[in-house]
Amino acid sequence: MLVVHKFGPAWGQPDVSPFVVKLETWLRLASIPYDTKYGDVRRAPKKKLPYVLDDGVAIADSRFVIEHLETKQGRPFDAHLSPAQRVTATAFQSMMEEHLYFVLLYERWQLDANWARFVPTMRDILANAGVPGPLRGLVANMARRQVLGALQAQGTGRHSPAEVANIGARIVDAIAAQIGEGPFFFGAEPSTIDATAYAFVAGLLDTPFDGPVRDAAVRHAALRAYVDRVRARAWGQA
Ligand SMILES: N[C@@H](CCC(=O)N[C@@H](CS)C(=O)NCC(=O)O)C(=O)O
Repeated sequence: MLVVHKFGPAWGQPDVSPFVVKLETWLRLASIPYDTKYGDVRRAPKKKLPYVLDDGVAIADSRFVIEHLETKQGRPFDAHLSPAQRVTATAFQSMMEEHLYFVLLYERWQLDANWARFVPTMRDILANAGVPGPLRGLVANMARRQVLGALQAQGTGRHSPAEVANIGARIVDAIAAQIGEGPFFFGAEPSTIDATAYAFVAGLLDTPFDGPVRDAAVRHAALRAYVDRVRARAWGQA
């Protein structure tokens, strides 16, 4: 049995991490049965979640898990995409997972008002990972320092909130323009990029974090409809 190691649910979503939401959404779109377990980043193969155990074999990183399962099944989930659509999917995947991700981190972890909203969820996640109650505040603050350090190193943390908003809104506008009325990223049938887009757009729309990037997503009514549609398809709820 495939076991996904995750942080834990938050804000009505299956997980606090967009990468876990992506992986679980993909597994559901691909009709691959799986179990879940609360993971501990310290014991994860790459010190990040998600990772999976597939019949006891550990595979880390949502991208490599998907590739592994496609190889095992002998059919790519995206077989119906044209070469041009694959190029577009690769570009959007990088844009969301390697760029919009840091915007999300900035808004959740660096802006004080949003961090205050995040702390109760962090405490739940730390409880899932087995951190004792009295230590949770301390560990949450250590995690915040670590993320702020990563944001500085990557560069997004050095921008002003307005500059980050500008970057984030452009990406959100690009996602909305590509999806249009859908129903999915490339038309009638979902593909792997829908799992990523769902995770990141829902991570903006369906979380308690205020900010101009979320406002940019809210301005696109089609994105709300898209998130509800992917959720209904993968998770069976609108
Ligand atoms: N490329 C990885 C990214 C996973 C990732 O960045 N996970 C974050 C949570 S969103 C994490 O585990 N961070 C813990 C840490 O860096 O200590 C994937 O697709 O799985």
